[in-house]
Amino acid sequence: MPETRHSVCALDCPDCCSLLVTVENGRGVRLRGDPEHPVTRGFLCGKVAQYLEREYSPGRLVYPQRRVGAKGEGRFERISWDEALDEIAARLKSIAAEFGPEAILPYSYAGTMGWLNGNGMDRRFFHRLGASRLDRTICSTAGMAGMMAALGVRYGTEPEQFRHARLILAWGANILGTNVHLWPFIVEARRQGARFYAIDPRRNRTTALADKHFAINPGSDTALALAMMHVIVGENLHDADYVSRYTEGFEALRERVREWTPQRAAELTGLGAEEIAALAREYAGTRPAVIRLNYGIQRSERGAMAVRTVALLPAIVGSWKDLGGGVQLSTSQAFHLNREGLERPDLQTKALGREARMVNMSELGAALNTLDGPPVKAIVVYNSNPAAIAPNQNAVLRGLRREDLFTVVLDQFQTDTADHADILLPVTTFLEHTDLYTAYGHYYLQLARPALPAPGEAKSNVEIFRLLAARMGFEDACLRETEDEMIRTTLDSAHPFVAGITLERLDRERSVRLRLPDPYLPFAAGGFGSPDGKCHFHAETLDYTPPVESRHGDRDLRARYPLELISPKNDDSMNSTFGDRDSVDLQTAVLHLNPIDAAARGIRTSDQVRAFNERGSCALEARVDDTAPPGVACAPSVRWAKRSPGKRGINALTSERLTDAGGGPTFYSCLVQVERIGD
Ligand SMILES: Nc1nc2c(c(=O)[nH]1)N[C@H]1C(S)=C(S)[C@@H](COP(=O)(O)OP(=O)(O)OC[C@H]3O[C@@H](n4cnc5c(=O)[nH]c(N)nc54)[C@H](O)[C@@H]3O)O[C@H]1N2
Ligand SMILES: Nc1nc2c(c(=O)[nH]1)N[C@H]1C(S)=C(S)[C@@H](COP(=O)(O)OP(=O)(O)OC[C@H]3O[C@@H](n4cnc5c(=O)[nH]c(N)nc54)[C@H](O)[C@@H]3O)O[C@H]1N2
Ligand code: SF4
Ligand SMILES: [Mo]
Repeated sequence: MPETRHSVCALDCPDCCSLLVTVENGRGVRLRGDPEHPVTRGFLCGKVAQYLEREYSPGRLVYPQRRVGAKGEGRFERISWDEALDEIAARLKSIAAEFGPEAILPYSYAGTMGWLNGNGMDRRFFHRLGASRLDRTICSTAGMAGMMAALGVRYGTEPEQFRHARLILAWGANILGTNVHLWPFIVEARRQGARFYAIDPRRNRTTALADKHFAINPGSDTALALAMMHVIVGENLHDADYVSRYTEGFEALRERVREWTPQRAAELTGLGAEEIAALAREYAGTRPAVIRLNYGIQRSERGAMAVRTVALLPAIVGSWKDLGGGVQLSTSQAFHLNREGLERPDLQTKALGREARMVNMSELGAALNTLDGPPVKAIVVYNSNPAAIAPNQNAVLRGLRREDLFTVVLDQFQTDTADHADILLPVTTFLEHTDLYTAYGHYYLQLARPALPAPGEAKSNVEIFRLLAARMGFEDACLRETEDEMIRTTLDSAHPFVAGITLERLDRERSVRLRLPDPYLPFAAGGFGSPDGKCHFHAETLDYTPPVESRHGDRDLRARYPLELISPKNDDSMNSTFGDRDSVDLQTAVLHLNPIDAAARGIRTSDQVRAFNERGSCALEARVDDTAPPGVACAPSVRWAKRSPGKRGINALTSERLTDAGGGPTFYSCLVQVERIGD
């Protein structure tokens, strides 16, 4: 008899879908969305609709292996778990003894969003060891810094409320590609007459369905937002009542934005001055108006300022008061769980007598090649594929190929990074282990139990780090805890948003809304994160400078590398996850060029081209179309380097330069030249 089991999608996606798996004779035969979930409502994105194919792929890693070929070559021999764990423990101990434990670096991101397998037993293990800490900046820290500077907390509009909006701005947010469960709420709003606009340099699934598409120059959003403020404040379209009650520094803001005329912004953004003024008037004059800001705008050099400036707009027009107003970047901070109890940072004191040093994951190339005091001698990679996704790929690969670096990789598939492992360990998928899930696109906490058996000898991250802790001789009780004990600890929080949500309740209901007012209007009456609860404009620090690597940036660089490359998310994959699929490989092998830029280089669709700059070169297939405006090149990402002709992916071009705040990467501030291969 088929049986239906519940699960949760663990991929790094704001939606965090609730799933139903049909199981027959121990095998998953059908995967679908759980229709009961109030936000994700029973449908799946295209990539996860096919997840069972990944689950049962012949490419799954199913036993531990030891490298026999050269680093990067990908040749391995099968070993037992005992051999693998003994060898890892022995190498980590000897490196710690010789160089100090900070010579060991964990490297992980959000391959799974589960708390236990993402920041649970792994954190406890590395803290107890005294390993270097990883600053997990690769995705969103610039945006977080921008939100904190604007609002003092990082809450946002509930997705369910988008149905009430009359004007919706998708600002650097490819909703249909990366956050598809918000879309039905937008469709509902549009049926009631709402207008939907997209602000994005390129044409994508979302801009194609928008009432207006503002094809802004990459990295120039701050200029647009400042000019909108100029018009709104200059024409007295702001919400004077909201501003006087709940904000601070409005007069200084008025002064500051005086110089930000739409004309000035037009030159920087590539939009028309009248178009900017009209957008500002419409935004201020429509109630409710909501902004879906996603992370696209903060992967540029001044990404934190961009997010901060846009996030101030709702306080100026008072849209936080309205059901269906405000802005959403992320909802994740509202899950006030007991992170310290789960991660146990206090264990570092035991190992080192102090906190361990921090290494920024967006500077992995530099960390592996030039860091000293001590140098990185071992790296343990899980939930991530840095050989493909980290910037400055040539430096990263050079580092991963160091003969004296001991590398352990935990993954489900033989990724680019796995090819560089000394020891490669097979791990479970989210369908196979227990975990607790917060979301960054809604306010529901979820629990998943194993729905399917693990194949071969695969184990979860939690289990692997528990076993490694025992091998290292660590006796702390927390390193032996079960999944349920870890969840109970994590739920042990007095914060009113989560107080009283128990493991038993999660086991019963699977998905539980945080204890927020319903509907939740976080800043309807102030309530910002500042000591006085007001939104502080701090206008004196609002400013815009174009990225060094942009059309208005460094002139010499621009003369050599005249195209602004963006490498946004591919609709049918998830960063480099699914990079083993041929269909995904085809989608991420292309470079979209505007007909004007292509003609200037004698390039036609299907030509093999080389995109290059001082950092490296990447071979791609040209698509000459209207995806990118003149001066912009666009490569849907992220392809596995080993599947590319020159064994280099798009990140051979991107730099390790960091954002203005938050220490984030600047993937979308990247100048390149493009030429036809064979010319
Ligand atoms: N299908 C799919 N879904 C995903 C992912 C995936 O790889 N594929 N990845 C997941 C992850 S890790 C994340 S962080 C989220 C990210 O989700 P998003 O932030 O929505 O994704 P991005 O593609 O980074 O950027 C969104 C849009 O911003 C545009 N953009 C680029 N530069 C600028 C700019 O300077 N200004 C403006 N206004 N727009 C700009 C891009 O062209 C893109 O269309 O998506 C998650 N969901
Ligand atoms: N050029 C360019 N580069 C980018 C981006 C871009 O837009 N353009 N986006 C950036 C962003 S926003 C992000 S978030 C990063 C994402 O980069 P990563 O965090 O590296 O994400 P993925 O590429 O999806 O790789 C996740 C890996 O984790 C593995 N995995 C999944 N579940 C588990 C598990 O339970 N245990 C273990 N051990 N492994 C597991 C998967 O098989 C996969 O190989 O990429 C960044 N890189
Ligand atoms: S990737 Fe996102 S949209 Fe797709 S199933 Fe997972 S959570 Fe849902
Ligand atoms: Mo991300």
